[in-house]
Amino acid sequence: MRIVIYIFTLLVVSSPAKALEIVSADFIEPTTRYDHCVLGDCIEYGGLKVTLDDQTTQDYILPETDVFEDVNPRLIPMGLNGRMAVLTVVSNHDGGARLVLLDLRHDKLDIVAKSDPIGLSHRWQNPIGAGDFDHDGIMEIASVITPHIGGTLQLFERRGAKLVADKQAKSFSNHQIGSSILDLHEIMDWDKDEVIDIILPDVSRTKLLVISFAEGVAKLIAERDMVQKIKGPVLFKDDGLQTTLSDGSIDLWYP
Ligand SMILES: [Ca+2]
Ligand SMILES: [Ca+2]
Repeated sequence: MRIVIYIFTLLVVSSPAKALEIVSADFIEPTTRYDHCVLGDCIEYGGLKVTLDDQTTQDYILPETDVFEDVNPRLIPMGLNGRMAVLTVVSNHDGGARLVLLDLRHDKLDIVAKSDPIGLSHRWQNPIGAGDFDHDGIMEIASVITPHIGGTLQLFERRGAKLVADKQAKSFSNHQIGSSILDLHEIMDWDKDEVIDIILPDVSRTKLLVISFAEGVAKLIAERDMVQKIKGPVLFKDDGLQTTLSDGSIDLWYP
C-alpha cells in the first residue's frame, strides 16, 4: 500500500501544469493619439486582448506614447517552444513602426520580442507572416518596410527578446495608403520545393511576384501581370491564388 501511495504522489508532483496557449487576439482601446491615418481611418489601438485555451482572457495595454498601428493581430508559431504568439506593429512619434511579438511570460501577456523601429515618425510596415523562408531551420518573420514609398521585403529572425533584420529584397508594396485591407500577400510553397515562398505585389501593385529565399538570397520564381491595380485581399483558396483587383474583379492564378 505504501508503495502505491508513493507512486501516486510522485506522478502528481512530477506532472507539469499544462502551459496555457493563446488561441485568439483582438485589439482594444481604440485611440486617435497617433495621427498617421493610413489604414482606412485615424483610429489605432492602445491595447490587445487575447483569449487563452482555458477560455480566460488577458489584456496588454501600451504606454500613452505608443499605439498598435494595425487592423488585425496575427498568430504565428514563434512563442515559447513554438507555441502561438501575437505578431503586430507598434508605432510612436519617436521612431515610427516596429514589429512586436506578444506571448505569455510567467502566465502574463507581455511583449517578448521586438524589432528596431524604422527610425522616423509616420513610417509604417506591413507584416506578412512567418516561415523558414531561407531553409536554414530557423523561422523568420517577413514584413514589408515602408510599403507606400518603395517597400523593402525584410526577413527577421528572433534572437531572444530581439527581432533581428536578416535577408531582404527591394521593391514591393503590400498596402495602398488609406486602405483598411492589409492582406495583399500570401505565403505558400509555390514551386513545391518544400521551402515556403512569399507572394506579394511589385511596387506599382500591377504585378504579383513570387519570391523564394530557398538559396539564401531573394529570387523571383514567378510573376503575373494584372489588368488592374491589386486592391486585395490576396488569398490562396481552392488550389489557386485569388486576387481582388481595384475594379472588384478577381484574378485567379494557379501554380
Ligand atoms: Ca530560416
Ligand atoms: Ca518554394
